[in-house]
Amino acid sequence: MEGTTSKLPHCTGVIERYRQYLPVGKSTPIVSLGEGNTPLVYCSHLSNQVGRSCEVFVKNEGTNPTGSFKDRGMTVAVSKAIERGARAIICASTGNTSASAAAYAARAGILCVVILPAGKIATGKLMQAFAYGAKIVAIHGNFDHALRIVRELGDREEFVIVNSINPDRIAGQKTAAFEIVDVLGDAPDFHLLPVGNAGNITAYWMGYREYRTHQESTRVPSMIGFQATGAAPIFHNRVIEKPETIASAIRIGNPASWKHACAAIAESRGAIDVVSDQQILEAQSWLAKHEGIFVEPASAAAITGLFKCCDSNEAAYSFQKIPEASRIVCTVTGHGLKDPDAIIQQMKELQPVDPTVKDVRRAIGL
Ligand code: AN7
Repeated sequence: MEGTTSKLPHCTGVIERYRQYLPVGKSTPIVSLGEGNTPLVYCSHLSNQVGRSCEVFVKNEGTNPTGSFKDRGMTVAVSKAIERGARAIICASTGNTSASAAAYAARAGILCVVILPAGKIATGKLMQAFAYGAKIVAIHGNFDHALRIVRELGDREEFVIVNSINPDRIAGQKTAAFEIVDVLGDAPDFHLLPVGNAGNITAYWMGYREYRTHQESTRVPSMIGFQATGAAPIFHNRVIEKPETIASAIRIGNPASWKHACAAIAESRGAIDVVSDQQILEAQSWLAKHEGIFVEPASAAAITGLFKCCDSNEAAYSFQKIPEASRIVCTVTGHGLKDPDAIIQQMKELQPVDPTVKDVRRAIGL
């Protein structure tokens, strides 16, 4: 833990950078892996898609220590758990929360229990939970079932729940909004992001509002969230019993922060919309090939959403008449390497050739 070796250089994470906005005190031991401070990448090709001299930035959360935005919330949740004397943490997860919880628990030297929907966790994420030494339980059920079990175990046993129903998680995650304002000099006009359990949209909205209250910014953005067509409870305004989507991270039918998400959307004059699995995979490929940013399918939902806002009359929010030179931020939440299965299919087309210049030239297509 930081602080015990104060003379040595150590990684600075979101707690040290934004301490005054977080529920930590002088005696809170900081469990950090150097999360946050992720790139806000100006994307010229995406900006061209929008036109009207708009600027599109991608907040690349895949560069966090375990490859997703969850690390921002986990550093706060685990630090607070340790401060309260916890010996174990527990979470339900579609993959990224479990990877992050397992890593921060390992760093803190405590047990991490993860409850996962069997067969529905992307390969890289499940690998991470094993690598960091979590106690892993797979259930015949989906994320919503897993979260129900975690809530009960959290009440009955000595486990601290580190899902986003824990307010320390939301507090940590709001730092992403602070970083965006710090880089741009003010809040953007629009913020697009994928929505699953709805913790992140809740956290961003909290962060933007707090920064405006503290006069770090003059405005707040409209929040526009995207769910997958087969897992869109907020869009349809009803619980989805059997959510389905290739974007397994957001395969959630009964989001814990449902009400907060609705408040964020209403107060910011934003919107919630749906994107199809096919569109998600196309946007994932487009972003990697045109901007050099490789994200997991759930993250690509934000990019798909941007395209939909630009050119669809059916979009819940149309960008066709937005003010000239609007600033748009899309959060891409997790790294593409976590979920390699779809891309591995393409790799099977690779056929080796003989090690001669002639054969290699032919393979290149020269
Ligand atoms: C890459 O790991 O819910 O709306 O258990 O991994 O805050 O839930 C992950 C969610 C978006 C949705 N993108 O964020 C989990 C989990 C990625 C994610 C979301 C998740 P929330």
